[in-house]
Amino acid sequence: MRKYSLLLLMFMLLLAGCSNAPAGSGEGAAAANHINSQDNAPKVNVPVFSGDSAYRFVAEQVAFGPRVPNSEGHKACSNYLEAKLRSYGAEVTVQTADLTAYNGDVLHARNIIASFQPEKSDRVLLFAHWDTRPWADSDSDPANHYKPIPGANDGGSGVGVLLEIARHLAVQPTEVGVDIILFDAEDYGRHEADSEDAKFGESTWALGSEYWAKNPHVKDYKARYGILLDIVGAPGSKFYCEGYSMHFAPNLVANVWNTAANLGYSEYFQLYTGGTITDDHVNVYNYRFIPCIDIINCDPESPNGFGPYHHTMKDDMDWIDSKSLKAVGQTVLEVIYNER
Ligand code: AHN
Ligand code: ZN
Repeated sequence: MRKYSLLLLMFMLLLAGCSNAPAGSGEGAAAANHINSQDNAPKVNVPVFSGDSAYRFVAEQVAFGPRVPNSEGHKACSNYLEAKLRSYGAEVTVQTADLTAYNGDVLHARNIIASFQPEKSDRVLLFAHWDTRPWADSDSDPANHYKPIPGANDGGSGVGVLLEIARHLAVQPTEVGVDIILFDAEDYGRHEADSEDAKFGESTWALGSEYWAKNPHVKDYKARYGILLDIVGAPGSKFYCEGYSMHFAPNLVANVWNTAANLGYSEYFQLYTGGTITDDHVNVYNYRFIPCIDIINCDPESPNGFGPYHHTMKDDMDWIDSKSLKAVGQTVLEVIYNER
């Protein structure tokens, strides 16, 4: 009998040990009563994203002129972006590569990679393209079809939001490591107004991300997930759940779009699927197997699937609204600062 009570006592002690909160937790009892619940997790302080600061970062890029690979504006802007990211305490790697475009042009490309807390193995990846399109091939005036676009929204906006995020990462670190990659040579894709170019396919886009995904700056680079920001600055932007994103990372789409709704941004983040876009996230998913999404302003009603400024000379600062930048930037901050 005594033998059995001893066994019972040991069994009870074992049970008690199992239900104890992890050592060092000051909220042991509460945590034990709420297993699998986030309710009692300490509230994370998420920094306040400044839409005005992001707007300024877009304007500073546009001031360099078009950032077409091999141009003066491209070189100058690359130096600016690298210096800016270094000033925020990131470990910056500039990956250079000569990439041959579909038309034979050799692009001296620079992928600009900023790593925050590079020693951490749990990481999230945020990315955007920083180059701008060499041709305004969707412009209503055919005289503009071979002129480079200003690229405020397409090129400038995603980078502007990421620089503002970097500014916060400099002063308040996240729990996980963060990499910000500004990809080059995204927008040198086939000319839409040139019927000869129709034979070239979707692989003409996103050359910088393809190169990085095949040759990452860190061997076997891995991240929990990736978020691409592309064309996020137009007033009243609508971000539909993009087709590839729904395929690659439906849970991340749900998390980001729900987070946006909770912050009051459901007019921007539309819970409808729309647009399936060959963009940098496709390479990051296909070659690095990182679940990725694309936050991109599409317009399913328009002829080229995008807003009226898209790939035209109109894509200048008049098409940038700090409120749209804020909606995107605050949502992404909320997501990454809550990452444990
Ligand atoms: C397509 O137009 C299919 N892909 C290009 C995506 C893009 C262009 N993003 C910015 N500019
Ligand atoms: Zn473009």
